[in-house]
Amino acid sequence: MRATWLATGAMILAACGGGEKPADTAAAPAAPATTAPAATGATHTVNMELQGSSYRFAPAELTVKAGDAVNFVNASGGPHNVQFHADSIPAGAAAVLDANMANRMGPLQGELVTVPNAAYAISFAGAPTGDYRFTCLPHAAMGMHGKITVQ
Ligand SMILES: [Cu+2]
Repeated sequence: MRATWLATGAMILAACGGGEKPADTAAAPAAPATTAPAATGATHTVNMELQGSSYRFAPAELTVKAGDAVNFVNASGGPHNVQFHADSIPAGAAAVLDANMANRMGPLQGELVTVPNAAYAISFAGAPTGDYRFTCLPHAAMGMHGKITVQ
């Protein structure tokens, strides 16, 4: 009888000890939401440019994988920037982008790239899959829009 009680007690202790480990590992994935994870995949280039009288992202549409990074290059006609539309990105993407975008001017709003051929890099590490629509604030009225699809 006593031996059974001890054995049961040991099992409970073992169960409790085992239960702590999943809790620790479950907490770990929350970290990338506040600290920008490094891009681990390919790096793509999107030129921000003035061609003739039209401002554009080239390519205007691009498909990447979560973990890839995109360099937005001020190829001509700058300054340019990247402004994601809060209502046209996947659920949960805003926090990831805000953490991954350096020197933001505001929510989902990349800094102005004023230096010719300078690039603004955005990591899509931890980014939910789906379509991300964005515009260039200085040239939004001129139709400078783009879309990145994260697979
Ligand atoms: Cu622009």
